[in-house]
Amino acid sequence: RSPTRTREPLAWNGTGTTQNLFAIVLGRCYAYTQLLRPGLRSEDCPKILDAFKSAFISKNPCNITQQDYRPLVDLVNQTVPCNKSLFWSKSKELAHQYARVQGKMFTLEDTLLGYLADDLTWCGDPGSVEPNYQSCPHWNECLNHTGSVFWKVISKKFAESACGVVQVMLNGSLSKPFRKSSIFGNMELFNLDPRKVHTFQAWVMHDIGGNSSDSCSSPSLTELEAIVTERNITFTCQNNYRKVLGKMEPLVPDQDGATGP
Ligand code: N1C
Repeated sequence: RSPTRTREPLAWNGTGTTQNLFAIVLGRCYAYTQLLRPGLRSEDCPKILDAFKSAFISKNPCNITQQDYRPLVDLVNQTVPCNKSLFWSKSKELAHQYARVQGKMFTLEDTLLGYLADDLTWCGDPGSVEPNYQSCPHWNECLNHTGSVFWKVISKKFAESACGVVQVMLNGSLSKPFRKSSIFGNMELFNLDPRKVHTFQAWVMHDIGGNSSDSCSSPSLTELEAIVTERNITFTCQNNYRKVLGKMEPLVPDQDGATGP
C-alpha cells in the first residue's frame, strides 16, 4: 500500500493504466522530437510529461474536462503542412500504414501529441498521486473520461489546423462508414475551417477479398457529403482508392469501383 493512498482506488470496468506509463510517454517524446521529426524541442519533454500528469493525476477519471488538457496542448505547437492531413474512422491500421508508406501524410498519431498516447491507457484516482494501474473507465462507462477527453481535445486541434485538401479514410465494410457520433464525425468534421480547407476527399476502403460495394452512394456517405457541401467545402468520394491498395499490397486484383486518379 502506497503511503500517499488513503483508500483503495475507485474500481472501473476498463483495463488499468499501462505499466510504466510515464517512462513510455517521456521516451516517446524524446524519440519523436530527437529522432523521428527533429524540429520540435526535445528539451520540452519533461515539461510535456508534467503537463500530461497534471491533466489527470488525483482526479476522478470520469470528470475530466477539456480544460484539464489545455496546459499540455498549449505546450506543443506543431502544424501539419497543407494537403497532408489524413483523418480516419474505424480504419486506424490501414490509415497508419498508408500514411507511413506515403511518408508525408500525417494522421493524428504522426503528430507529437497523438504519438505520445497511441495505444496507451491512463487514469488517475481522487485518493492518490499515482495513476490507477488496476482499472480505468471503459469508453462507454462515462462520457468524459481521461482517454476520451484527451482524444477529443487533440482531434479538435488537429482538425482546426488542417488546410488545403484533407483526406479521410473510412471503413466500407461497415453498414455506416460515417457516423456523426464518432470522434471524426463530431470533433473533426465540424472543426475544419472552410476558409482554409477547400476540398474534402473521402476514401471508402473495403476488406481485401471481401464484398466490395459502392459505399460512396450509401446513405451514410450521402449524409457526410451533405455536411461537407453545406460547409462550403468541395466533396469527393472514392471507393477503394487504388493508390492506397496498390501501395499496401501489390498483388491486390483489380477491384470494381476502384477509381483512383
Ligand atoms: O471515433 P473515431 O474512430 O472516428 O476517431 C478517429 C479520428 C481520427 O481521424 C483521428 O484523427 O479521431 C482521431 N483519433 C485518434 O487519432 C485516435 N487514436 C487512438 C481518435 N481516436 C483515437 N484513438 C482511440 O480510438 C480512442 O480511444 C478513440 O476512442 C478510438 C476511436 O476510434 P474510431 O471509433 O475508429
